[in-house]
Amino acid sequence: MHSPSFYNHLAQFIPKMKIKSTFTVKHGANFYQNKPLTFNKHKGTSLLNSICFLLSLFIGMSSAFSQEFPKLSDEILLSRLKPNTEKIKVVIDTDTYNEVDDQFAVVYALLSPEQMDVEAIYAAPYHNSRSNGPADGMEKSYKEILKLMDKMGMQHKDLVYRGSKEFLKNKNQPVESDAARDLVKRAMASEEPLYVLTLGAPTNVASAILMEPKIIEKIVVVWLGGKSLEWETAREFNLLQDMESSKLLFDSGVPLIQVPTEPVTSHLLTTIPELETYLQGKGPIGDYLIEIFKDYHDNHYAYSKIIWDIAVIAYVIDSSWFKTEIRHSPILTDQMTYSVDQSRHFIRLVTYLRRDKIFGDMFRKIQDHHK
Ligand SMILES: [Ca+2]
Repeated sequence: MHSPSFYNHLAQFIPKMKIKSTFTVKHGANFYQNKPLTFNKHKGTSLLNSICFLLSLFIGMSSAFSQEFPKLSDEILLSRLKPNTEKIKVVIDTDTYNEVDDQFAVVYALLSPEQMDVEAIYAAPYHNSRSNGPADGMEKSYKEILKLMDKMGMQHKDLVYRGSKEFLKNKNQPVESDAARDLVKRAMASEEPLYVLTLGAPTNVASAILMEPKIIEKIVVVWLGGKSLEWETAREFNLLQDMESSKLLFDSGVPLIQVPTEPVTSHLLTTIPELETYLQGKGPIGDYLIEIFKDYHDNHYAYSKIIWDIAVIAYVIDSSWFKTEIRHSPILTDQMTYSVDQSRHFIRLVTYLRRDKIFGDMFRKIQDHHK
């Protein structure tokens, strides 16, 4: 299916002809209303032949410019989307300093060696009040990862990589970075599926896929991004910062487990009294997590904060804490809504989580690390 701009583009090349095309996306209604082209003049057969020729020419040209991705069979795709039951290899892609939830997630992953080998951590770009742009956000995230590992007494040599300094500008043009290059190299060398735990705007991951589309056969992306598919909008921080990369996750056919914010990870609330009960005095990392949580908000009276990103880590630790569904990958529109095409490939969508199991496991691991 081509965009309205494609038809407008086509119209320039068909002289003296009026093309009327209606193509609208209804907010919240989850469908395309796509009427066929209506030709008002010159109805002769020879002209129709010319139109067919031009159409085929343009369709051919447009596909020549678009990226070709390997297509997994339904059988292989569904097997990749099955919840993992064994220990897995992971990389973590994190906009660590954008607020205070990535820090909990990185710590939680590093303290779960029985469930995952963390092979690399990538700093992801972000732009909000805690950075002056994506490059600054990435650099602050990089430094935050090192800080966390220092506080945990862990070596970070050859483990942490700088990521993209900008978001994807063009759906066919990857952003060069150490992180994207490492992901390509690591995925291609991996005998088993490499889980890419993606906790921010997915620029590094999308860039790696564009650099080497064959990694689609090697990775499983678990992404904290977007709202759930029935929500009235897809609008969410990770998704909206880099729409081209977000679309690529849904369109490329890469095995994708989507962990949406509302109404799923929005249940991962905690408070200062709870954190103080379980983490106060539990080593430099326990104290640091409380410190950044306190600094994040001025008035903590009856205040709770969502620690979004730990959902992705918890999912690969124990999927029995979650409910999920296999769905057709949605079409993410420029209006940040999801449209439905039942012929699209499958993704797994997380629909529910057990908040207490997740916080309980994370608190215990931080306490055990201090002993
Ligand atoms: Ca994040």
